[in-house]
Amino acid sequence: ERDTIDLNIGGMTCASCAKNVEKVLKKLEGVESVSVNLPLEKAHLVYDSSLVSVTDMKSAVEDIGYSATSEK
Ligand code: 9UX
Repeated sequence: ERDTIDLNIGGMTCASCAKNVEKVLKKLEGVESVSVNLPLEKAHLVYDSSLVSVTDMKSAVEDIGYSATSEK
């Protein structure tokens, strides 16, 4: 099932931070597209919910030192 989510990302202070977050999320199996908005501190993702969970995405972001939260 294709789904979308917006994650709130904390701790990004420069453009490289945004790239780091984008890169780690794109590596996850099942993540189809990622777009990080640095000033809004958000990441918008399109993903296949049968392959990857929101918890997986948050963990990947947290593992590289940023925070990640979402409504769902
Ligand atoms: Mo930006 Mo993030 O220099 O660790 S890459 S602060």
